[in-house]
Parts: sequence; structure tokens; C-alpha cells
Amino acid sequence: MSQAVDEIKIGGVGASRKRVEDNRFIRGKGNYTDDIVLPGMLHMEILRSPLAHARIKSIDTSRAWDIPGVHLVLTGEMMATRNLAWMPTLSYDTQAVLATDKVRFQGQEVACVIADDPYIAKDACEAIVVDYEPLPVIVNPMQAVAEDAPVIRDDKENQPDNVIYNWEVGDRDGTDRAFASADLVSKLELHYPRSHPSPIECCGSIADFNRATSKLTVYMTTQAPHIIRAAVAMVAELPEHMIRIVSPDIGGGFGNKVPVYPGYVCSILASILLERPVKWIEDKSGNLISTGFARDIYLKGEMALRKDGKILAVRMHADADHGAFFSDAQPSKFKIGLLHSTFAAYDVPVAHLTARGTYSNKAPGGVAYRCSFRVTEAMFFQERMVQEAASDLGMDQAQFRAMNFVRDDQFPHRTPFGFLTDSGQYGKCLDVALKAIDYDNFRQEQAEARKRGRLLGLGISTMTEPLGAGNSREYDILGIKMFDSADLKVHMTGKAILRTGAKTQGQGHETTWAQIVAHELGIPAEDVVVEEGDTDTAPFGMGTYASRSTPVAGAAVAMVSRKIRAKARKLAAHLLEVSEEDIEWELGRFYVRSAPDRGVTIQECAIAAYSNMPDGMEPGLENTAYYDPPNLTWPFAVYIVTVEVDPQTGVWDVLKMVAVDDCGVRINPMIVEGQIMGGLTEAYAMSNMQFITFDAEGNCVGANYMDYLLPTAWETPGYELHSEVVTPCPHHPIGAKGIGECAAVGGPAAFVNAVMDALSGTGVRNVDMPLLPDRVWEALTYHRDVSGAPPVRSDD
Ligand code: MCN
Ligand code: CUM
Repeated sequence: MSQAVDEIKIGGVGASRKRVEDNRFIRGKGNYTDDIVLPGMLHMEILRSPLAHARIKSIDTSRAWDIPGVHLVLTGEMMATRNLAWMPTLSYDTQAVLATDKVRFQGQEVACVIADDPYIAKDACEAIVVDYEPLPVIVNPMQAVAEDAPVIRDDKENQPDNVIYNWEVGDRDGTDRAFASADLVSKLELHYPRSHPSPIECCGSIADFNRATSKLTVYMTTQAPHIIRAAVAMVAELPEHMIRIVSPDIGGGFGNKVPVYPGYVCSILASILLERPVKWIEDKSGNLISTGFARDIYLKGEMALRKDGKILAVRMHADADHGAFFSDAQPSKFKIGLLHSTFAAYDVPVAHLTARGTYSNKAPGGVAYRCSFRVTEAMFFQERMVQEAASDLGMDQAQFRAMNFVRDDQFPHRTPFGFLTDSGQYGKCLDVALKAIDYDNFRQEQAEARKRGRLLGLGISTMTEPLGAGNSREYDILGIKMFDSADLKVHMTGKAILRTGAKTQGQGHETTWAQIVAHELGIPAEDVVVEEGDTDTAPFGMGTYASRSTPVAGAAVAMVSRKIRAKARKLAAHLLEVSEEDIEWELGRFYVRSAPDRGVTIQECAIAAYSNMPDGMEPGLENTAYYDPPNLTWPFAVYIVTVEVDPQTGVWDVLKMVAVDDCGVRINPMIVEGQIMGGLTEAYAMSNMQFITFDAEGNCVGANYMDYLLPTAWETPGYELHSEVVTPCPHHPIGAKGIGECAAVGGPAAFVNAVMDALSGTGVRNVDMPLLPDRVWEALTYHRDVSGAPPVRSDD
């Protein structure tokens, strides 16, 4: 009889284990960057530009220096003497740390003050006098390429205009040929507006340079500590082994904490100059106006269709507004991220995408927000196009999708843009969702309601997205290959510590990684402590974004556990006095094949590793694994939402939402559901209420949380989640795919499609997000599309 431990009881894979990190979070005992207080610590505040585009004629800091308690006033000119006025970005551009010649967006960092406390520093910032000469402003790509457009990046050589790149992918000729043979061409144009990750905790850093040891320690809000260490080594020209980056608890990242911000660099230089710890904690509006925005992309697409509904080809063009600096954090080889991951769920024979990136007088944008590098835009546009195409064909929304899906027997499937999707059961997921929403009945109800003047709508979004960069062959950031790592030390008593190169920001790694160890070794999850974020102790890794932790670092956790198991097997053979070949494994225990009662537990092997190892064996039970995934993981999701639109006001309410997510094997089903609910809520917020844009002068409109709304439990609709479809990832050691972003990526199209469906028959093809009541009302009343592209009037 098996004596294996019960995997669910020990908190292994499949257990909805409560999040261990919440023990400290719900007690208010988290340790966030701002909680850290060092002896002799000073405080830094940043002076930001009120104008979007202006020449700096002079900066007078004398009054700021005179304020008691001020230790240092940094300007771009001073930074320049150390070659730090500009820094390289993660996309091979340069970005001003503190402005020298010009300011190029509202909120740009102009100077900073380091003082005894943050209030003195803030007052001193206000005492700095900057003489600006305003310049013409650009707030969208059309203005950026206009004939008389001012050149924003005149600091750069070989930059005669505002175009950053022109990029293309796919088969242009093949696509043209397919379009020539189409029965019908369906077209759509839209703007995916800027949106902001808005973590509850803003960005911040505490730099602590110790002259005596030459060591620089930086506590900071970063999702990718090792990349920051490399960046600091390059930018500040400090030796890498003398830099320690510590990312303590993070109060939400959502992509906002991937880029390198000027505040980090300034606090580091200030600490080096003053030889004291310097803390910088960004304020809320600073975070909203100056840190990584997402999206802001103009999309045009055409779909070639056969009468019977078959998609023959897709053609797309994207204009991306990157703001004043091209500082996206994304795999370097792709200029516009993974936008070309679009149409991976559909069997589209051929496609072509062109993309152009331009500068504007806006904060550097285009970073990912809960999105693997533009897949949010890709899937949103795909699902909006699919809805319009089905309407143009007069076909049923669900049926059109189902007939074009990649079939279960077509995997691995090569997408029209060259990705290889791994596995899935798309039709089955859709069926589950249609049943859950009671599709046929709803369509009837909708028709009945129409007769009585009530506007009901149903929106479907179905998508697969690439999660988990690398593999290292194709994915790198500034030449650093994308892989990840795990380091496992099993102590003598069978307890363990696990460290990875990822960095949790709320996703629950401290809980789930221990579950993978439990699954592989039978060590109870509660006996494994997980630590991330300290570059002095964690193995080198590329950090957490693009839902890469489970696909890459999580895989490394499984692999390092297997290395430990392999050594434990040798110890077991020694303890049981048989040869290794005669040993069998069941969870938590090795036993003799011919005598299953004779066995040793993994804990007994652990103590033997320190007290009774065979001759010649290296003592200890520790190992490290680096994992370079063979492919991305491709989870699949179906989101269906029903809404009612009030024709008098344009207000729309969600009636019901169902979500069917197939992310392969779920390590912790409860955490997965939490990730999906969080993502759907963000999707709802983006599509319904989050409005941040720019007026013609480049003023950021919606730069506060009275205007840029975060949904509370009150506004947030309920969700019905389904987990019955599980297609294990064929190349992941435990069959898991990423899930962290799926709902935020696929969700927005479901909401927008639902409202557009309610408006069907009015001739309206598109209303840009957010679907604010006035926009929906305008579309309904005047039967016209409503664009959300900036500039808006300042009084909007
Ligand atoms: N998980 C699981 N089974 C799976 C897949 C994942 O149990 N098959 C678990 C993981 O073990 C992990 C969590 O779900 O605890 C998310 O895993 P994964 O999909 O690998 O995503 P990451 O951990 O890499 O998280 C990144 C992703 C991104 S890119 C953004 S942005 C985002 C998101 O996670 N930011 C978040 N979710 C967030 N959730 C919170 N609370 N805070 C953020 O900042
Ligand atoms: Cu892309 S937002 Mo997340 O990938 O950190």
C-alpha cells in the first residue's frame, strides 16, 4: 500500500492554500519601501515641469539652498558634470534624468531637493525659480508627423523628425493576394487610450551609499531587481558586486514598477554625494503624471473574409505614441512589443502588420500595464475586429469565433505572425461560457427588450496570449537573455528556503512556490519559506512581469526540486542499503521496489545529507536551477458579459459576467481566481471609467484620483468563474501556464463589445474607451462613432 503523503493536505499543487504573505499584510505588518527607516536618512522631493514643452532659460536654486534643513539641490546641470543628466532606456533610447535644455512633458523631473524631512524638501522645491520659454506641443501621432511639427528630440543626433521606428512583420504580398480574393473586407479603426497601472503604493527608493565599504544598497519598488542592478552598474559606473538592490514588499506593481525612473537615479547620486541614506517616495499625482503609462495606440485593421465566415487574412497598422522618451521595458528585438501575437487563437492563414512609433510631449508611455508587452492592445483590437466582422457578415458572434478557432488537433500551431502556440481547447471553453451565460435565451430576451425600447447587449472576448518570456533564443532585454532561476536549500530537519529571480508584488509567490516544492518533494508547503527581491541572496533572474513567473521561475522551482530529489535518491539508496536502481519514489518518500514497506522520507534524506552521507558524496542538500523555457505559454480565456444601456443617459450596467480561463494546471486555484477577478476589475475600470488624457497644451487631464477612477467594491460587478477546462502546458514541468494578466488583457473587449452590441442597428461602429456615459449617449443620439483621441478641450 502506498505511504505517499497526501498532496492537498501538505499544500501541494491544486490546494487552495491561504496566502502566507497575508499573515503580515492584514496585520499591517508589511515591510514596504516607505516603512524602511535608516539612521541619518534624508528625504528627497522632485520639482516637476508645469509645461509640456518648453526651453529652460534658467534655473535659480539659490533660495532653495538657503532654506534651513536643505542638504542638496540637484539640477540637470549638476547631473551633467557626472554624465548623469541622461540615462539609457530599456529600448535603446535615452531619457533625461533631470532636464537640462528643455522640458518635454508635463511633470518631467527638473530638479530635486534633499533635506532633513520631505516637507522641507517640498517647500524648497517650490523656492526654485525656473524660467521657461513655451514651445508648440504635440499630443498625438498625427501631430507628431505633421509637416511643421517641432522636433521634440532635438537633443539626439540623427533624429530629424519625431518618428522613433517603422516596423513590420508578417507576409505583405501573401496578405495582399488573400485580400484580392476576399468576398468581403471588414474594417475597424480605434484608439486604445492611455491607461495607468495606479498601484496603491507609489514608486520610491532609499539609496544608501557607504563610503567605508564602497557598497551601494538601494531599497526600492522594483519588479526586476537584477535588471536594476545591471542598469545601476552601467549608468552610475559602479562595480556590480558593490551594488545590492533590495525590493521589499511591493504594494502592487502592475507593470508600473518595471521601468527605471529618474527619481531612483537622483536618490542614488544624492546618497553618493552626501554619504547618507536618501529616501524618495513619489506622491500620488507624481506617479499618475510621470511614470509609465500604458497603451495610447491608434489601430487600423482590415479583415479579408469569405462569404461563409472563414477569415482569409488580416492587415493591421498601429501608430504608437511613446511620449517624450522611448523607454518601454520589452524584449529588445520587438519595437512594438508582442502586438503581433494577435489572431493566435484563430486559424488565420496570412497576416501583415505595420507599426510606427512617434514621440510626443507626454510622459514616456507604452509600458505594459498588466500586459505582456502590448498583448492587451493586440487582443482588444482582435476581439473588436472579430465582433465587427461577424456583424458585417450577418453571422452569429459565437459561431463566427468557433468556426475560425484553431482546433484542438492543430497544436502546436504556427500563428500568422510566426509564434508557436502550445495547446488549448478553445471550442470547449467557448461552449462552457455560452452555457453559463445562457446564450440563446439572452439573445431572445434581448430582442424582446428591444421592442420595448430597452437596450441589452452581449459581448464576447476570446483570446490566447503569450505569457512567460523568454526563451533566450528570441527574448532579451538590452542583450540580457530572458530566463529565470530558483535556489533551494533544504536544511537538516527537512525545512527549506527557496529563492527565485522573480519578484512578487501581490501575486502570492510566497505561497505558490512552496506548493511547487511540496508537489515535487513532498515537503509540506508550510515548511518552505520563500524569499525574493534581494540581489545579494536571490539567484539572477529577470523579474516579474509578462506573467512570466509561473512559466519561467515557477518552472525553475520544479527543476531545482527535481535536482534535490535526484540527490535525495542517492541518500535514500545509501540509507536503505540498496542500489539506486532499486529505489522508487512516491510523494515524500523513497522505498525499495521489492519491499515497499522499507522506505525513507524526504526529511530522513535531508538529515542524512548533513550527518550520514555515503563516502565521496558532497554534503548538504542545496541546488540552483536556471530555466530557459522552450516556448511561451499560451493560456486561453473566454469572457462574456451582458449589459443594459440606458438610452436617456448613456450609463451602462453589467448584468452578468462569466469567465472561463484555461491556464493549464492551477497551482493554487484560489490565487488563480483572485488574479482573474483582479484583472476583470481592471478591465472593467478601463472600459468604463478610467479617463486620463491630454489637452492641446499637453496638460494631463485626469491626473488625480477624483477624475481617474479606481473601482471600489461598490462599482465592481460580480463575476462567475469557471475552471473546468484544463489543458496542461506541454512544455512546462508541471503543466502550468501564466494567468496574471489574462483577464486584464481579454476583459476590456468583452465590456466594449457588449455595449456596442446594445447599440447595434444604430450604425455606430466604435466608441473609444472609456465608454463614459456622455460618449455612449452621443453615439446613441447622433448615430456616430465617438473618438477618444487627444487633444481634448481643457474643460472636458
Ligand atoms: N498561478 C497558479 N497557477 C497557474 C498560474 C499562476 O497558481 N497555472 C499563480 C502563481 O503561482 C502566482 C499567481 O498565480 O502566485 C500569478 O502567476 P503568473 O501568472 O505566473 O504571474 P506573475 O506571478 O508573473 O505575476 C505577474 C502578473 C503581472 S505581469 C501583472 S502586471 C500583475 C499580475 O501579475 N500585477 C499584479 N497580477 C497582480 N496581482 C497583484 N495582486 N498585484 C500586482 O501588482
Ligand atoms: Cu506587463 S504589466 Mo506586468 O507585465 O508587470
